[in-house]
Amino acid sequence: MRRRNNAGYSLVEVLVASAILLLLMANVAMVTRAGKSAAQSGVFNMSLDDELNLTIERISFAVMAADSDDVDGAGSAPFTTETIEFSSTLGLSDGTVVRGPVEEIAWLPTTDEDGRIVWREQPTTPEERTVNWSNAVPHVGQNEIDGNGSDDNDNGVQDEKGLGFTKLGGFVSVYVTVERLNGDGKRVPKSTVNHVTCRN
Ligand SMILES: [Ca+2]
Ligand SMILES: [Ca+2]
Repeated sequence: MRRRNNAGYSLVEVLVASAILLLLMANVAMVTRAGKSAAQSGVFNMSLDDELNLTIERISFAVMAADSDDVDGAGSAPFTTETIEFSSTLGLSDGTVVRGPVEEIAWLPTTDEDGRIVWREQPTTPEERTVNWSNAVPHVGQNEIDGNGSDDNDNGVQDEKGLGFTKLGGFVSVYVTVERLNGDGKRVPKSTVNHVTCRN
């Protein structure tokens, strides 16, 4: 009678064990990759949200301090403009409204697809001060098709750019889209609108 050698493993047992080990390793790698991808996607989305929120807040606070009668350049819906000029209302002195220096918020192109939002004080003068408020603003608003005379994204304005202003009475509406390349090299936009009530 043949006796089985318990000290070793048959070739079949080794192959089965190897196959199970490979499957386990593949599963671990897949889960690790999925987790890493989800984490990167989460960080990317948070970063884009921060860019959008910070940009719209800066613009809104600046416009909020302006005298509505002194806001120049904003469009009348459904038409928008990419630049406004205004002066902040600083208060009253002997019954007269005291205004700060002229300020401008504008979108400027940087490449064929991208642009930036700048705030300028006393533009085109020797005292001009310029601050970049976002470097991630595309030429066209999210889901909007430029130049076709239609409101493609159904937000109440047509052919708006990455930055758009409209004005109605004491309200200025600010439309902002920011856009960045994700880890797959795909352009991802996010947009918002804020209806700002001017100080006066
Ligand atoms: Ca639109
Ligand atoms: Ca359009």
